[in-house]
Amino acid sequence: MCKGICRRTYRGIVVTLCLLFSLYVILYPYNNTFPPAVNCPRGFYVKAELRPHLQRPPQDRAGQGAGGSAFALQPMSPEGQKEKTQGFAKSRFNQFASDRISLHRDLGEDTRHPDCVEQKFWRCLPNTSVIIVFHNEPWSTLLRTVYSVLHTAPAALLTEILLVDDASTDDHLKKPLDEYVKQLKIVRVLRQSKRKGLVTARLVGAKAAQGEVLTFLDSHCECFTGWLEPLLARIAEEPTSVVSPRIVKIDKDSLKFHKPLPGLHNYSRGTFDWKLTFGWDHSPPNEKIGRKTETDPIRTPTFAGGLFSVYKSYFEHIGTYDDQMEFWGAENLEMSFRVWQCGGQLEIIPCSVVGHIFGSQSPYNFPNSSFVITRNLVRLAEVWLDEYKWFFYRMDRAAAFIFKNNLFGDVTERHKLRKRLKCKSFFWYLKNIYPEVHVPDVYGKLENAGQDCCLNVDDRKQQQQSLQMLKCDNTCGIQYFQYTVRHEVRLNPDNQWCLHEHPGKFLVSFEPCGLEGQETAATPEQVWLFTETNHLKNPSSGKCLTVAGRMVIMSECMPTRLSQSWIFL
Ligand code: LR7
Ligand code: MN
Repeated sequence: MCKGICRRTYRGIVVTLCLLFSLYVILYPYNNTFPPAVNCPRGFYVKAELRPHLQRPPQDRAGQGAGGSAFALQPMSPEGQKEKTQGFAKSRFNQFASDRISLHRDLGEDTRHPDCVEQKFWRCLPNTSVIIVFHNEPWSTLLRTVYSVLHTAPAALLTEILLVDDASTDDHLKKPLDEYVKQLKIVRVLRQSKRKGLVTARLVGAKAAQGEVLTFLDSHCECFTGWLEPLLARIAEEPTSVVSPRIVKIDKDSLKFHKPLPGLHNYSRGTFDWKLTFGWDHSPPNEKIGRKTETDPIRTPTFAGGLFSVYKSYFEHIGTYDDQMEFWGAENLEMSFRVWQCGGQLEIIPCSVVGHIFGSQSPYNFPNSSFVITRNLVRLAEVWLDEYKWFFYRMDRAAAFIFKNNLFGDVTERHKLRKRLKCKSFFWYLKNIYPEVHVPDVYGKLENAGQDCCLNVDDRKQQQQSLQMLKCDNTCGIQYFQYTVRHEVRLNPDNQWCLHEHPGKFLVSFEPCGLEGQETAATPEQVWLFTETNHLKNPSSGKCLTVAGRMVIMSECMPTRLSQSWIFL
Protein backbone atom coordinates (compact mmCIF):
# COMPACT_ATOMS: atom_id res chain seq x y z
CA MET A 1 0.00 0.00 0.00
CA CYS A 2 2.83 2.32 0.93
CA LYS A 3 4.41 1.58 -2.42
CA GLY A 4 1.14 2.53 -4.15
CA ILE A 5 0.99 5.90 -2.35
CA CYS A 6 4.63 6.56 -3.18
CA ARG A 7 4.08 5.76 -6.83
CA ARG A 8 1.00 7.98 -6.93
CA THR A 9 2.82 10.84 -5.23
CA TYR A 10 5.71 10.36 -7.63
CA ARG A 11 3.37 10.43 -10.62
CA GLY A 12 1.71 13.55 -9.20
CA ILE A 13 5.03 15.33 -8.96
CA VAL A 14 5.95 14.37 -12.52
CA VAL A 15 2.59 15.58 -13.89
CA THR A 16 2.86 18.86 -11.98
CA LEU A 17 6.39 19.41 -13.24
CA CYS A 18 5.28 18.67 -16.82
CA LEU A 19 2.41 21.13 -16.47
CA LEU A 20 4.66 23.83 -15.08
CA PHE A 21 7.15 23.26 -17.85
CA SER A 22 4.53 23.53 -20.62
CA LEU A 23 3.17 26.68 -18.99
CA TYR A 24 6.68 28.13 -18.96
CA VAL A 25 7.19 27.24 -22.62
CA ILE A 26 3.85 28.78 -23.58
CA LEU A 27 4.35 31.95 -21.56
CA TYR A 28 8.09 32.34 -22.25
CA PRO A 29 7.74 34.56 -25.32
CA TYR A 30 5.42 36.94 -23.46
CA ASN A 31 7.79 37.81 -20.62
CA ASN A 32 10.63 38.14 -23.07
CA THR A 33 9.83 40.69 -25.74
CA PHE A 34 13.56 40.67 -26.45
CA PRO A 35 15.72 38.96 -27.35
CA PRO A 36 13.66 37.30 -30.03
CA ALA A 37 14.15 33.56 -29.51
CA VAL A 38 17.28 32.69 -31.45
CA ASN A 39 17.61 29.47 -33.26
CA CYS A 40 21.32 29.02 -33.51
CA PRO A 41 22.68 26.17 -35.60
CA ARG A 42 26.11 25.11 -34.50
CA GLY A 43 29.29 26.49 -35.94
CA PHE A 44 30.60 29.72 -37.34
CA TYR A 45 29.71 31.46 -40.56
CA VAL A 46 32.10 30.71 -43.35
CA LYS A 47 33.20 33.52 -45.64
CA ALA A 48 30.85 32.57 -48.47
CA GLU A 49 27.84 32.94 -46.19
CA LEU A 50 28.77 36.54 -45.43
CA ARG A 51 28.95 37.73 -49.01
CA PRO A 52 27.55 41.20 -49.59
CA HIS A 53 24.55 42.06 -51.67
CA LEU A 54 26.65 43.68 -54.39
CA GLN A 55 30.21 43.00 -55.39
CA ARG A 56 32.29 46.17 -55.92
CA PRO A 57 33.00 46.88 -59.59
CA PRO A 58 36.69 46.77 -60.60
CA GLN A 59 38.51 49.76 -59.09
CA ASP A 60 40.63 52.31 -60.87
CA ARG A 61 43.72 52.29 -58.62
CA ALA A 62 44.75 55.70 -59.94
CA GLY A 63 41.27 57.19 -59.57
CA GLN A 64 40.48 60.11 -57.28
CA GLY A 65 40.19 59.04 -53.63
CA ALA A 66 41.06 55.41 -54.49
CA GLY A 67 41.63 53.15 -51.51
CA GLY A 68 40.32 55.88 -49.20
CA SER A 69 43.05 58.31 -50.20
CA ALA A 70 42.70 62.09 -50.40
CA PHE A 71 41.31 63.87 -53.42
CA ALA A 72 44.30 65.14 -55.36
CA LEU A 73 44.30 68.83 -56.16
CA GLN A 74 44.56 69.73 -59.81
CA PRO A 75 44.79 73.02 -61.63
CA MET A 76 41.25 74.26 -61.73
CA SER A 77 39.22 76.16 -64.30
CA PRO A 78 37.23 79.21 -63.14
CA GLU A 79 34.02 77.14 -63.52
CA GLY A 80 35.53 74.38 -61.40
CA GLN A 81 36.55 76.89 -58.76
CA LYS A 82 33.03 78.30 -58.72
CA GLU A 83 31.49 74.85 -58.39
CA LYS A 84 33.81 74.05 -55.51
CA THR A 85 32.97 77.26 -53.63
CA GLN A 86 29.25 76.72 -54.11
CA GLY A 87 29.46 73.10 -53.01
CA PHE A 88 31.28 74.08 -49.84
CA ALA A 89 28.83 76.85 -49.03
CA LYS A 90 25.88 74.50 -49.37
CA SER A 91 27.15 71.31 -47.77
CA ARG A 92 30.01 72.51 -45.52
CA PHE A 93 32.32 69.94 -47.01
CA ASN A 94 34.08 69.55 -50.34
CA GLN A 95 31.22 68.38 -52.49
CA PHE A 96 33.26 69.09 -55.60
CA ALA A 97 35.72 66.39 -54.52
CA SER A 98 33.00 63.98 -53.44
CA ASP A 99 31.29 64.27 -56.83
CA ARG A 100 34.52 63.13 -58.49
CA ILE A 101 35.19 60.10 -56.30
CA SER A 102 33.71 56.72 -57.22
CA LEU A 103 30.40 55.88 -55.53
CA HIS A 104 31.85 52.41 -55.10
CA ARG A 105 35.26 53.33 -53.78
CA ASP A 106 37.06 50.53 -52.05
CA LEU A 107 38.83 51.46 -48.82
CA GLY A 108 41.77 49.17 -49.34
CA GLU A 109 43.44 46.78 -46.97
CA ASP A 110 41.78 45.77 -43.71
CA THR A 111 43.87 47.67 -41.15
CA ARG A 112 41.86 46.77 -38.07
CA HIS A 113 43.46 44.94 -35.16
CA PRO A 114 44.28 41.31 -36.10
CA ASP A 115 41.80 40.07 -33.46
CA CYS A 116 39.08 41.90 -35.37
CA VAL A 117 40.21 40.64 -38.75
CA GLU A 118 40.19 37.06 -37.48
CA GLN A 119 37.01 37.30 -35.44
CA LYS A 120 34.47 34.54 -36.15
CA PHE A 121 30.74 34.79 -35.67
CA TRP A 122 28.24 32.19 -34.50
CA ARG A 123 25.73 31.27 -37.16
CA CYS A 124 22.87 33.10 -35.49
CA LEU A 125 23.21 36.79 -36.12
CA PRO A 126 19.94 38.75 -36.36
CA ASN A 127 19.18 40.59 -39.58
CA THR A 128 18.96 44.35 -39.82
CA SER A 129 17.29 47.23 -41.61
CA VAL A 130 19.66 50.10 -42.30
CA ILE A 131 17.96 53.47 -41.88
CA ILE A 132 19.49 56.59 -43.38
CA VAL A 133 17.69 59.90 -42.89
CA PHE A 134 18.63 62.90 -44.98
CA HIS A 135 17.82 66.50 -45.69
CA ASN A 136 19.24 68.01 -48.89
CA GLU A 137 22.21 65.66 -48.92
CA PRO A 138 24.37 65.79 -52.09
CA TRP A 139 23.80 62.89 -54.44
CA SER A 140 27.35 61.57 -54.29
CA THR A 141 27.62 61.35 -50.51
CA LEU A 142 24.15 59.85 -50.10
CA LEU A 143 24.68 57.23 -52.79
CA ARG A 144 28.21 56.42 -51.63
CA THR A 145 26.72 55.72 -48.19
CA VAL A 146 24.14 53.40 -49.75
CA TYR A 147 26.68 51.57 -51.91
CA SER A 148 29.14 51.22 -49.09
CA VAL A 149 26.45 49.30 -47.17
CA LEU A 150 25.54 47.17 -50.18
CA HIS A 151 29.21 46.37 -50.80
CA THR A 152 30.04 45.41 -47.22
CA ALA A 153 26.99 44.19 -45.28
CA PRO A 154 26.41 40.44 -45.67
CA ALA A 155 23.35 39.98 -47.88
CA ALA A 156 22.00 37.34 -45.50
CA LEU A 157 21.92 39.90 -42.69
CA LEU A 158 20.73 42.96 -44.58
CA THR A 159 16.94 43.07 -44.81
CA GLU A 160 16.69 46.44 -46.53
CA ILE A 161 18.01 49.97 -46.69
CA LEU A 162 15.45 52.65 -45.89
CA LEU A 163 16.21 56.17 -47.03
CA VAL A 164 14.02 58.62 -45.17
CA ASP A 165 13.71 62.05 -46.74
CA ASP A 166 13.11 64.81 -44.22
CA ALA A 167 11.30 66.96 -46.79
CA SER A 168 14.34 67.85 -48.89
CA THR A 169 13.92 70.62 -51.45
CA ASP A 170 16.75 69.61 -53.80
CA ASP A 171 15.37 68.21 -57.05
CA HIS A 172 17.85 65.33 -57.33
CA LEU A 173 16.39 63.82 -54.15
CA LYS A 174 12.89 63.53 -55.58
CA LYS A 175 11.97 61.60 -58.72
CA PRO A 176 15.56 60.93 -59.84
CA LEU A 177 16.29 59.25 -56.50
CA ASP A 178 13.09 57.17 -56.61
CA GLU A 179 13.95 56.01 -60.11
CA TYR A 180 17.59 55.28 -59.33
CA VAL A 181 17.02 53.11 -56.28
CA LYS A 182 14.58 50.84 -58.12
CA GLN A 183 17.54 48.98 -59.63
CA LEU A 184 18.98 48.49 -56.16
CA LYS A 185 16.08 46.24 -55.19
CA ILE A 186 16.39 46.29 -51.40
CA VAL A 187 16.58 50.08 -51.15
CA ARG A 188 13.39 52.06 -50.50
CA VAL A 189 12.71 55.77 -50.18
CA LEU A 190 10.25 56.96 -47.54
CA ARG A 191 9.29 60.56 -47.15
CA GLN A 192 8.28 62.92 -44.43
CA SER A 193 6.08 65.47 -46.16
CA LYS A 194 6.87 68.29 -43.77
CA ARG A 195 10.36 69.05 -42.50
CA LYS A 196 10.37 68.05 -38.87
CA GLY A 197 13.92 66.96 -38.26
CA LEU A 198 15.93 63.85 -37.87
CA VAL A 199 14.12 62.40 -34.84
CA THR A 200 10.74 61.99 -36.49
CA ALA A 201 12.40 60.98 -39.77
CA ARG A 202 14.23 58.16 -37.96
CA LEU A 203 10.94 57.17 -36.34
CA VAL A 204 9.32 56.90 -39.76
CA GLY A 205 12.13 54.54 -40.77
CA ALA A 206 11.99 52.55 -37.54
CA LYS A 207 8.27 52.01 -37.88
CA ALA A 208 8.51 50.75 -41.44
CA ALA A 209 11.56 48.58 -40.81
CA GLN A 210 11.20 44.83 -41.17
CA GLY A 211 14.56 43.74 -39.83
CA GLU A 212 15.03 42.43 -36.29
CA VAL A 213 17.67 45.07 -35.69
CA LEU A 214 17.66 48.75 -36.62
CA THR A 215 20.95 50.19 -37.81
CA PHE A 216 21.05 53.96 -38.23
CA LEU A 217 23.60 55.80 -40.35
CA ASP A 218 24.04 59.46 -41.29
CA SER A 219 23.70 60.27 -44.97
CA HIS A 220 27.44 60.89 -45.53
CA CYS A 221 29.15 57.75 -44.25
CA GLU A 222 31.37 55.00 -45.62
CA CYS A 223 31.44 51.62 -43.94
CA PHE A 224 34.76 49.86 -43.50
CA THR A 225 35.08 46.18 -44.23
CA GLY A 226 33.52 43.89 -41.60
CA TRP A 227 31.67 46.71 -39.81
CA LEU A 228 28.25 45.10 -39.44
CA GLU A 229 28.88 41.63 -38.01
CA PRO A 230 30.52 42.78 -34.75
CA LEU A 231 27.59 45.13 -34.06
CA LEU A 232 25.01 42.40 -34.61
CA ALA A 233 27.07 39.84 -32.68
CA ARG A 234 27.19 42.08 -29.63
CA ILE A 235 23.45 42.69 -29.52
CA ALA A 236 22.74 39.03 -30.09
CA GLU A 237 24.87 38.36 -27.03
CA GLU A 238 23.55 41.29 -24.98
CA PRO A 239 20.09 42.26 -26.28
CA THR A 240 19.78 45.37 -24.14
CA SER A 241 22.88 46.88 -25.72
CA VAL A 242 22.80 49.87 -27.99
CA VAL A 243 26.02 49.69 -29.97
CA SER A 244 27.97 52.19 -32.02
CA PRO A 245 30.81 51.55 -34.39
CA ARG A 246 34.13 53.23 -33.92
CA ILE A 247 33.63 56.42 -35.91
CA VAL A 248 36.54 57.60 -38.03
CA LYS A 249 36.90 60.83 -39.92
CA ILE A 250 36.33 61.31 -43.61
CA ASP A 251 38.11 64.60 -44.19
CA LYS A 252 35.70 67.39 -45.14
CA ASP A 253 38.27 68.96 -47.52
CA SER A 254 39.98 65.99 -49.12
CA LEU A 255 37.45 63.18 -48.48
CA LYS A 256 40.35 61.08 -47.20
CA PHE A 257 39.06 58.14 -45.17
CA HIS A 258 41.11 57.90 -41.98
CA LYS A 259 41.54 54.16 -41.72
CA PRO A 260 42.23 52.59 -38.35
CA LEU A 261 45.98 52.60 -37.83
CA PRO A 262 47.58 49.26 -37.03
CA GLY A 263 49.16 49.36 -33.58
CA LEU A 264 47.28 52.44 -32.40
CA HIS A 265 44.46 51.41 -30.19
CA ASN A 266 43.57 54.11 -27.75
CA TYR A 267 39.86 54.33 -27.88
CA SER A 268 37.55 57.27 -27.54
CA ARG A 269 34.29 57.30 -25.73
CA GLY A 270 31.45 59.80 -25.62
CA THR A 271 31.03 62.34 -22.83
CA PHE A 272 29.17 65.58 -22.15
CA ASP A 273 29.63 68.81 -20.21
CA TRP A 274 27.17 70.92 -18.24
CA LYS A 275 26.24 72.95 -21.28
CA LEU A 276 25.04 69.56 -22.47
CA THR A 277 27.47 69.56 -25.33
CA PHE A 278 28.51 66.15 -26.58
CA GLY A 279 32.26 65.45 -26.61
CA TRP A 280 34.92 62.74 -26.68
CA ASP A 281 37.58 61.65 -24.22
CA HIS A 282 39.87 58.64 -23.85
CA SER A 283 38.34 55.51 -22.45
CA PRO A 284 40.07 54.43 -19.21
CA PRO A 285 42.81 51.77 -19.68
CA ASN A 286 41.65 48.26 -20.58
CA GLU A 287 42.67 46.72 -17.23
CA LYS A 288 40.60 49.27 -15.37
CA ILE A 289 37.44 48.52 -17.32
CA GLY A 290 37.91 44.77 -17.54
CA ARG A 291 38.60 44.57 -21.28
CA LYS A 292 40.54 41.44 -22.11
CA THR A 293 40.66 41.32 -25.88
CA GLU A 294 40.49 43.84 -28.68
CA THR A 295 37.08 42.57 -29.68
CA ASP A 296 35.53 43.48 -26.30
CA PRO A 297 33.08 46.38 -26.29
CA ILE A 298 33.87 49.73 -24.70
CA ARG A 299 31.24 51.14 -22.39
CA THR A 300 30.53 54.74 -23.24
CA PRO A 301 28.67 57.30 -21.07
CA THR A 302 27.13 58.96 -24.15
CA PHE A 303 27.14 58.49 -27.89
CA ALA A 304 27.32 60.71 -30.94
CA GLY A 305 23.92 59.37 -31.88
CA GLY A 306 24.02 59.08 -35.65
CA LEU A 307 25.50 55.63 -36.15
CA PHE A 308 24.20 52.74 -34.06
CA SER A 309 22.42 49.39 -33.96
CA VAL A 310 19.70 48.29 -31.57
CA TYR A 311 17.11 45.51 -31.51
CA LYS A 312 13.91 46.95 -32.93
CA SER A 313 11.96 45.48 -30.00
CA TYR A 314 14.38 47.00 -27.49
CA PHE A 315 14.29 50.38 -29.23
CA GLU A 316 10.52 50.31 -28.75
CA HIS A 317 10.76 48.97 -25.22
CA ILE A 318 12.98 51.83 -24.04
CA GLY A 319 10.81 54.51 -25.61
CA THR A 320 12.28 55.11 -29.11
CA TYR A 321 12.88 58.90 -29.10
CA ASP A 322 11.24 62.00 -27.71
CA ASP A 323 9.23 62.76 -30.84
CA GLN A 324 8.74 66.36 -29.84
CA MET A 325 12.40 67.13 -30.33
CA GLU A 326 12.70 69.07 -33.54
CA PHE A 327 15.17 69.33 -36.42
CA TRP A 328 18.57 68.52 -34.95
CA GLY A 329 20.39 68.05 -31.68
CA ALA A 330 19.99 66.66 -28.14
CA GLU A 331 18.41 63.34 -29.12
CA ASN A 332 21.77 61.59 -28.72
CA LEU A 333 22.24 62.66 -25.09
CA GLU A 334 18.59 61.99 -24.33
CA MET A 335 18.97 58.45 -25.61
CA SER A 336 22.31 57.97 -23.85
CA PHE A 337 20.97 58.87 -20.41
CA ARG A 338 17.75 56.96 -20.99
CA VAL A 339 19.47 53.74 -22.07
CA TRP A 340 21.79 53.71 -19.06
CA GLN A 341 19.27 54.89 -16.47
CA CYS A 342 16.64 52.43 -17.65
CA GLY A 343 18.75 49.27 -17.53
CA GLY A 344 20.45 49.05 -20.93
CA GLN A 345 24.00 49.74 -21.98
CA LEU A 346 25.68 51.93 -24.50
CA GLU A 347 28.80 50.59 -26.11
CA ILE A 348 31.34 51.26 -28.83
CA ILE A 349 32.43 48.16 -30.71
CA PRO A 350 36.04 48.76 -31.76
CA CYS A 351 36.04 46.09 -34.48
CA SER A 352 33.26 47.92 -36.27
CA VAL A 353 34.58 50.93 -38.15
CA VAL A 354 32.48 53.49 -40.03
CA GLY A 355 33.66 56.76 -41.55
CA HIS A 356 31.66 59.98 -41.31
CA ILE A 357 32.14 63.40 -42.87
CA PHE A 358 32.31 65.95 -40.08
CA GLY A 359 31.23 69.13 -41.86
CA SER A 360 32.60 72.50 -40.77
CA GLN A 361 29.32 73.49 -39.13
CA SER A 362 25.65 72.68 -39.37
CA PRO A 363 24.48 73.25 -42.95
CA TYR A 364 20.85 73.61 -41.95
CA ASN A 365 18.86 76.73 -41.70
CA PHE A 366 15.72 75.97 -39.84
CA PRO A 367 13.65 78.68 -38.24
CA ASN A 368 14.97 79.78 -34.86
CA SER A 369 17.68 77.15 -34.87
CA SER A 370 19.47 77.95 -31.63
CA PHE A 371 16.16 78.20 -29.76
CA VAL A 372 15.05 74.82 -31.12
CA ILE A 373 18.27 73.06 -30.15
CA THR A 374 18.20 74.55 -26.65
CA ARG A 375 14.54 73.65 -26.29
CA ASN A 376 15.39 70.03 -27.15
CA LEU A 377 18.07 70.11 -24.45
CA VAL A 378 15.67 71.53 -21.86
CA ARG A 379 13.25 68.68 -22.63
CA LEU A 380 15.94 66.14 -21.89
CA ALA A 381 17.13 67.97 -18.77
CA GLU A 382 13.59 68.11 -17.40
CA VAL A 383 13.11 64.37 -17.84
CA TRP A 384 16.49 62.78 -17.04
CA LEU A 385 18.74 65.12 -15.08
CA ASP A 386 16.86 65.42 -11.76
CA GLU A 387 18.35 68.19 -9.62
CA TYR A 388 21.46 68.23 -11.83
CA LYS A 389 19.42 70.24 -14.32
CA TRP A 390 20.31 73.33 -12.30
CA PHE A 391 23.92 73.05 -13.42
CA PHE A 392 22.74 73.19 -17.00
CA TYR A 393 20.45 76.14 -16.39
CA ARG A 394 23.26 77.97 -14.62
CA MET A 395 25.56 77.40 -17.61
CA ASP A 396 23.04 78.21 -20.31
CA ARG A 397 20.96 81.31 -19.81
CA ALA A 398 18.82 80.66 -22.86
CA ALA A 399 17.94 77.25 -21.42
CA ALA A 400 17.08 78.83 -18.08
CA PHE A 401 14.79 81.25 -19.90
CA ILE A 402 13.02 78.45 -21.77
CA PHE A 403 12.60 76.55 -18.51
CA LYS A 404 11.36 79.53 -16.52
CA ASN A 405 8.83 80.56 -19.14
CA ASN A 406 7.66 77.04 -19.71
CA LEU A 407 8.50 77.06 -23.42
CA PHE A 408 9.72 73.47 -23.65
CA GLY A 409 6.35 71.82 -24.26
CA ASP A 410 4.80 68.92 -22.44
CA VAL A 411 7.06 66.20 -21.05
CA THR A 412 4.51 64.20 -19.04
CA GLU A 413 4.62 61.27 -21.47
CA ARG A 414 8.39 61.03 -21.04
CA HIS A 415 8.05 61.18 -17.26
CA LYS A 416 5.52 58.37 -17.45
CA LEU A 417 7.96 56.34 -19.52
CA ARG A 418 10.70 56.90 -16.94
CA LYS A 419 8.36 55.73 -14.21
CA ARG A 420 7.07 52.73 -16.16
CA LEU A 421 10.58 51.49 -16.88
CA LYS A 422 11.60 52.15 -13.26
CA CYS A 423 14.64 54.05 -14.42
CA LYS A 424 17.42 54.97 -12.02
CA SER A 425 18.41 58.48 -10.98
CA PHE A 426 20.88 60.74 -12.74
CA PHE A 427 22.98 60.57 -9.58
CA TRP A 428 23.21 56.78 -10.09
CA TYR A 429 24.23 57.32 -13.72
CA LEU A 430 27.04 59.73 -12.81
CA LYS A 431 28.31 57.55 -10.00
CA ASN A 432 28.29 54.27 -11.92
CA ILE A 433 28.63 55.12 -15.58
CA TYR A 434 30.57 58.35 -15.63
CA PRO A 435 32.38 58.67 -12.29
CA GLU A 436 35.10 60.79 -13.90
CA VAL A 437 32.59 63.54 -14.59
CA HIS A 438 33.45 66.95 -13.30
CA VAL A 439 30.58 68.11 -11.15
CA PRO A 440 30.80 71.79 -10.48
CA ASP A 441 29.94 73.07 -7.02
CA VAL A 442 28.57 76.54 -6.56
CA TYR A 443 30.67 78.97 -4.60
CA GLY A 444 29.88 82.39 -3.24
CA LYS A 445 28.33 84.58 -0.60
CA LEU A 446 24.83 83.95 0.63
CA GLU A 447 22.92 87.16 0.49
CA ASN A 448 19.45 87.60 1.93
CA ALA A 449 17.04 89.19 -0.49
CA GLY A 450 15.14 91.05 2.27
CA GLN A 451 18.12 93.00 3.54
CA ASP A 452 21.42 94.09 2.17
CA CYS A 453 23.17 91.48 4.35
CA CYS A 454 25.13 88.26 4.02
CA LEU A 455 25.45 85.13 6.08
CA ASN A 456 28.62 85.55 8.13
CA VAL A 457 30.57 83.09 10.27
CA ASP A 458 33.06 84.20 12.85
CA ASP A 459 36.11 82.18 11.91
CA ARG A 460 37.49 82.24 15.46
CA LYS A 461 34.64 80.19 16.84
CA GLN A 462 32.81 78.42 14.04
CA GLN A 463 29.90 77.77 16.33
CA GLN A 464 26.23 78.39 16.42
CA GLN A 465 26.40 81.75 18.18
CA SER A 466 28.92 83.00 15.65
CA LEU A 467 26.45 82.64 12.77
CA GLN A 468 24.89 85.97 11.96
CA MET A 469 23.89 88.41 9.26
CA LEU A 470 26.42 91.12 8.47
CA LYS A 471 27.23 93.53 5.70
CA CYS A 472 28.44 91.70 2.61
CA ASP A 473 31.97 93.06 2.88
CA ASN A 474 33.98 90.23 4.41
CA THR A 475 35.36 92.47 7.14
CA CYS A 476 34.79 90.33 10.20
CA GLY A 477 34.45 86.68 9.35
CA ILE A 478 33.92 84.23 6.57
CA GLN A 479 31.23 84.86 3.98
CA TYR A 480 32.32 82.30 1.45
CA PHE A 481 30.31 79.13 1.05
CA GLN A 482 30.10 76.16 -1.23
CA TYR A 483 26.81 74.60 -2.23
CA THR A 484 27.71 71.02 -3.15
CA VAL A 485 26.00 68.52 -5.42
CA ARG A 486 25.07 66.57 -2.32
CA HIS A 487 23.18 69.67 -1.22
CA GLU A 488 25.38 70.70 1.66
CA VAL A 489 26.24 74.29 2.44
CA ARG A 490 29.92 74.05 3.33
CA LEU A 491 32.02 76.72 4.92
CA ASN A 492 35.03 77.53 2.78
CA PRO A 493 37.94 77.44 2.53
CA ASP A 494 38.57 74.51 4.89
CA ASN A 495 35.45 72.68 3.78
CA GLN A 496 34.96 70.72 7.02
CA TRP A 497 31.98 72.62 8.42
CA CYS A 498 28.43 72.21 7.23
CA LEU A 499 25.27 74.21 7.81
CA HIS A 500 23.33 72.08 10.30
CA GLU A 501 19.71 72.12 11.41
CA HIS A 502 18.74 70.88 14.90
CA PRO A 503 15.51 68.83 14.85
CA GLY A 504 12.70 70.35 16.84
CA LYS A 505 14.53 73.61 17.48
CA PHE A 506 14.89 76.97 15.81
CA LEU A 507 18.60 76.55 16.04
CA VAL A 508 20.92 76.38 13.06
CA SER A 509 24.71 76.22 13.21
CA PHE A 510 27.84 75.05 11.48
CA GLU A 511 28.87 71.57 12.60
CA PRO A 512 31.51 69.12 11.29
CA CYS A 513 30.29 67.73 7.96
CA GLY A 514 28.85 64.22 8.27
CA LEU A 515 29.54 63.28 4.68
CA GLU A 516 32.95 61.94 3.81
CA GLY A 517 34.47 61.15 0.42
CA GLN A 518 32.39 58.96 -1.87
CA GLU A 519 29.37 58.50 0.38
CA THR A 520 26.16 59.07 -1.45
CA ALA A 521 24.03 61.27 0.76
CA ALA A 522 24.62 63.84 3.42
CA THR A 523 23.17 63.55 6.94
CA PRO A 524 19.57 64.77 6.85
CA GLU A 525 20.32 67.73 9.13
CA GLN A 526 22.88 68.95 6.62
CA VAL A 527 20.80 68.70 3.46
CA TRP A 528 19.58 71.99 1.98
CA LEU A 529 17.49 72.31 -1.13
CA PHE A 530 17.73 75.50 -3.08
CA THR A 531 14.12 75.81 -4.20
CA GLU A 532 12.70 77.59 -7.21
CA THR A 533 11.53 80.36 -4.87
CA ASN A 534 15.14 80.76 -3.65
CA HIS A 535 14.43 79.23 -0.28
CA LEU A 536 17.07 77.13 1.47
CA LYS A 537 14.94 74.33 2.74
CA ASN A 538 15.92 71.42 4.95
CA PRO A 539 13.74 68.58 3.64
CA SER A 540 13.79 66.45 6.80
CA SER A 541 12.33 69.18 9.01
CA GLY A 542 10.52 70.91 6.17
CA LYS A 543 11.77 74.24 7.55
CA CYS A 544 13.59 77.07 5.88
CA LEU A 545 16.63 79.16 6.72
CA THR A 546 15.27 82.51 7.94
CA VAL A 547 16.73 85.87 8.88
CA ALA A 548 15.47 87.31 12.19
CA GLY A 549 17.14 90.63 12.81
CA ARG A 550 20.85 89.88 12.91
CA MET A 551 20.21 86.26 13.77
CA VAL A 552 19.59 83.29 11.53
CA ILE A 553 17.02 80.69 12.55
CA MET A 554 14.85 77.87 11.19
CA SER A 555 11.16 78.53 10.65
CA GLU A 556 8.13 77.42 8.63
CA CYS A 557 8.62 78.01 4.90
CA MET A 558 6.49 80.76 3.42
CA PRO A 559 6.83 81.28 -0.31
CA THR A 560 6.69 85.06 -0.31
CA ARG A 561 8.79 85.82 2.73
CA LEU A 562 11.82 87.84 1.73
CA SER A 563 13.62 86.94 4.95
CA GLN A 564 13.71 83.39 3.60
CA SER A 565 14.90 84.29 0.14
CA TRP A 566 18.60 83.73 -0.56
CA ILE A 567 20.90 84.55 -3.43
CA PHE A 568 24.28 82.96 -4.10
CA LEU A 569 26.51 85.84 -5.12
O1 LR7 B 1 16.70 68.67 -40.11
C1 LR7 B 1 17.43 67.73 -40.36
N1 LR7 B 1 16.92 66.61 -40.95
C2 LR7 B 1 17.67 65.53 -41.24
O2 LR7 B 1 17.16 64.54 -41.78
C3 LR7 B 1 18.81 67.74 -40.04
C4 LR7 B 1 19.58 66.63 -40.34
N2 LR7 B 1 19.02 65.55 -40.97
C5 LR7 B 1 19.82 64.35 -41.27
C6 LR7 B 1 21.12 64.61 -42.01
O3 LR7 B 1 20.98 64.53 -43.39
C7 LR7 B 1 22.03 63.50 -41.46
O4 LR7 B 1 21.88 62.30 -42.16
O5 LR7 B 1 20.19 63.82 -40.01
C8 LR7 B 1 21.48 63.29 -40.05
C9 LR7 B 1 22.35 63.97 -39.00
O6 LR7 B 1 22.60 65.31 -39.32
P1 LR7 B 1 24.10 65.86 -39.47
O7 LR7 B 1 24.90 64.92 -40.25
O8 LR7 B 1 24.06 67.24 -39.91
O9 LR7 B 1 24.52 65.81 -37.95
P2 LR7 B 1 26.01 65.74 -37.37
O10 LR7 B 1 26.75 64.65 -37.99
O11 LR7 B 1 26.59 67.09 -37.41
O12 LR7 B 1 25.70 65.46 -35.83
C10 LR7 B 1 25.56 64.41 -34.90
O13 LR7 B 1 24.61 64.92 -33.95
C11 LR7 B 1 23.29 64.99 -34.41
C12 LR7 B 1 22.49 65.61 -33.29
O14 LR7 B 1 21.17 65.70 -33.59
C13 LR7 B 1 22.78 63.62 -34.82
O15 LR7 B 1 22.69 62.76 -33.73
C14 LR7 B 1 23.71 63.06 -35.86
O16 LR7 B 1 23.27 61.80 -36.24
C15 LR7 B 1 25.11 63.01 -35.31
N3 LR7 B 1 26.08 62.41 -36.20
C16 LR7 B 1 26.82 61.35 -35.79
O17 LR7 B 1 26.68 60.79 -34.74
C17 LR7 B 1 27.87 60.87 -36.74
C18 LR7 B 1 29.16 60.87 -36.02
C19 LR7 B 1 29.65 62.24 -35.80
C20 LR7 B 1 29.92 62.68 -34.49
C21 LR7 B 1 30.22 63.18 -33.41
MN1 MN C 1 26.53 63.75 -39.93
